[in-house]
Amino acid sequence: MGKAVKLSEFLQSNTNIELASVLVSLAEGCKIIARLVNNAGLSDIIGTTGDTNVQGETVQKLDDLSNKILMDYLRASETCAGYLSEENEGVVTLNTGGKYIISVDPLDGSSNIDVCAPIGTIFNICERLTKAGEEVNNDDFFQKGTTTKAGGYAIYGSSTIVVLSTGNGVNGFTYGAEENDFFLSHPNMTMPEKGKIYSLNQGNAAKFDESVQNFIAYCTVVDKETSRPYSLRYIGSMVGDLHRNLIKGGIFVYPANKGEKKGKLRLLYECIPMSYLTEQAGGKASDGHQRILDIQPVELHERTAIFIGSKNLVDKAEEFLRG
Ligand code: P6P
Repeated sequence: MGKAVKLSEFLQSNTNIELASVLVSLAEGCKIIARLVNNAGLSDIIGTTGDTNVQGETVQKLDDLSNKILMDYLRASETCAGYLSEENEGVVTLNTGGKYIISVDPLDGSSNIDVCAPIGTIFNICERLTKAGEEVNNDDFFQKGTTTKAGGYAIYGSSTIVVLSTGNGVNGFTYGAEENDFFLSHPNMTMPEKGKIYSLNQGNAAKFDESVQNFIAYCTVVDKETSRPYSLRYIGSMVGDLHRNLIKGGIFVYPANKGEKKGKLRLLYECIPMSYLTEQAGGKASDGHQRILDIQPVELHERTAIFIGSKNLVDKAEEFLRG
């Protein structure tokens, strides 16, 4: 096999130099996070800091560390003006002269660190709205997903892979420890249109609306013609579940429910980047009624219901939600 294309080389020929600088800096930070995740058991970074984040969730030591690493690396890329993270209450100015802002879930699914399940970094990049030379503010981040310039994730699993789009399809880059770099390993990733996997926390079924329960029942009916029952696969790590579904096809669902009126997952740094990527791969993403990328954000840490994945399955779920 010829020498695979490096991520930095790919970006040079597929996007502008300012955006490439942000993405390369982000990837450098993900290299450090990958090493920490892979050695978590050998150093005192498993477990919690004893704090809770802005969501009131227990902060894992690695959440905190990952957040600090990404802020440092992105500050070093002079083109990244502002930073929003699940771990920070407000937005942070990194470089007043920067062109882009980034919303990040530094380590999604981190409660899985202790059980060695796949976890990941999710990111979404837009152009700033404030002028160069100014501090960033919330309005820079209250942009619909349709304004995204780049989005994707790094998955820390059996291998470390950065999966991203800059608006022309989706490509995956696997980390090679020997060369300490990311190489194109999954060119032109496309979401299989017909999926046979559904991913949700079925333990919450009693809390779901009847329409969602009816969709789950549809997924479990025996019907050879439509390859049902589908298989239930749920890791409890959005990056892990979506990466599998991107490759094999399927739908991931985190609906609104009696306990979580707007679902659990955050719009700006989980649902928009994953929806942007999924659409770029030919899939579909909605809150059950409207396209995720058309939702106008009004709060930094707002949540949304999400139905995301193979088009045929998201269409079917929406049919049930329309009643
Ligand atoms: P539940 C991890 O905490 C996370 O934010 C996502 O990665 C994951 O899909 C979801 O929450 C799991 O939530 O309620 O099923 O444990």
